[in-house]
Amino acid sequence: MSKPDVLAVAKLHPFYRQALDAVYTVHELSQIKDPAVFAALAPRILGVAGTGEASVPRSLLAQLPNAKVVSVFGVGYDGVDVAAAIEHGIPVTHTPDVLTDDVADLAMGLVLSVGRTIPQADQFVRAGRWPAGPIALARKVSGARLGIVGLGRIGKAIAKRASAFGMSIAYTARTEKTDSGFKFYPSATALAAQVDFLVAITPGGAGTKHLINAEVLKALGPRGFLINVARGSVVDEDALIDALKSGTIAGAGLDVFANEPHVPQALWGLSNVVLTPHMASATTETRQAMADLAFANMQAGIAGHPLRTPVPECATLSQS
Ligand code: NAP
Ligand code: 8YV
Repeated sequence: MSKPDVLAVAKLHPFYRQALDAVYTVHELSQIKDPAVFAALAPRILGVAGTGEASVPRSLLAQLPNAKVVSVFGVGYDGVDVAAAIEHGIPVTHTPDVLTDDVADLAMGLVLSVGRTIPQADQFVRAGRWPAGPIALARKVSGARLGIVGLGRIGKAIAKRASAFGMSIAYTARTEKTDSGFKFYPSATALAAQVDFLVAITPGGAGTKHLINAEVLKALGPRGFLINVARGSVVDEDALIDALKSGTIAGAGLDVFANEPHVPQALWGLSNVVLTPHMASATTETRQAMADLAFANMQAGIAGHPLRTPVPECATLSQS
C-alpha cells in the first residue's frame, strides 16, 4: 500500500525527515520544477513540513485542498501565512518549549563571548600573539545590566540565567509583565539607553521588522553590546554595520541574519562581532525533541486528532 503524501517546503533536519519517511512519502517542493507535476500531486498532499525559516505563502496553501496541517520544525513561524492557513482550514503547529533552554544558553554564550572576547582570545593564542604581550582587557559580565527585547518563553529563560550572573534585568515586550519582577520599558530605545547588553528574542515578521534600528543602537551607546538570537529581520542590518564600524555601539553577537545563510561580508572582518550560523537550538538532544514534536503534530493533524502544539492563532481551529 502506498504511503500518504506530505510536502517538504524546506530542507528538513534529518531527524524530522527520517521520522516522516518511515510513514509518509515526502515530496520536496524544491525538486518539483514542472507546474503540471505539482498540480497533479497537490490534491494528494495531506501535510506540509517546514522549518522556522521556511516560507509557506498563501499561493501555496491555496493549491493544497486536502492539506490538514502545517507542521513547523521550530518555534518561530514567521514564514507561514497563518491568516491564509486559517482561511483554508489548515492549522499550523510549531515546537515551543523544547528548545527554550538551548536558545537561552546560546544567548548567554554570546553575551559572555562579546563581553569577555572569548573567540578573539582564542584567535589571539592560535595566532601566536601571546608571547608579544597580554590581550586587551575585556568587559565584566557579572553584575552588568541586561535588557531583553521580548520577555516570552526564551526571554524569561535568558533572564533566569542572567540572574545567576548577578545581572540586573529589564525588558520590553508588547505588554508589561507585572509578575516578572523586572523593570519594564515601553520601547526598545528606552530599554537600550539603560543597559550594557541588549538581547533581541522576539518573533520575526512584519510586527518586529527593524525593531532594532539606528535609533535603538544610538541609545545603546558606545559601551553597549547587541545580541540577536531572534530573527535577522528584527535588526536593521545596514544600521548595525554602520554602528559597529563607527563605534556607535561596542559590539554584537549575532546568531541570525537578514539573508541566511549569507552573512554580509562587511561583518566578517569586524573584530567586535561574534557570528554563529543560526545554531541556537542546534544540539543533538534538542533537535531530536523538536523532530519528535514536529512529527507528532504532523501525525495528529493528518489523523484528525488533537494537535500537540498548535500556534496560538490556530488553538481553536485545531480543536474544531
Ligand atoms: P514567545 O514565548 O512567543 O515570546 C515572544 C516575545 O516577544 C513575547 O514576550 C512578545 O511580547 C514579544 N514580542 C512580540 N512582538 C513584539 C514587539 N513588536 N515588540 C516587543 N516585543 C515583542 O516566543 P519564544 O518561544 O520566546 O521565541 C521567540 C522567538 O525566538 C521565536 O519566534 C524565534 O523567532 C526566535 N528563535 C530563534 C532561535 C534561533 O535559533 N536563533 C531559536 C528559537 C527561537 P508579549 O509577551 O507582550 O506578547
Ligand atoms: C531552528 C528557530 O534553527 O525555532 C526557531 O524558530 O529559528 C530554530 O530553532 C529552525 O527552526 C530550524 O530550521
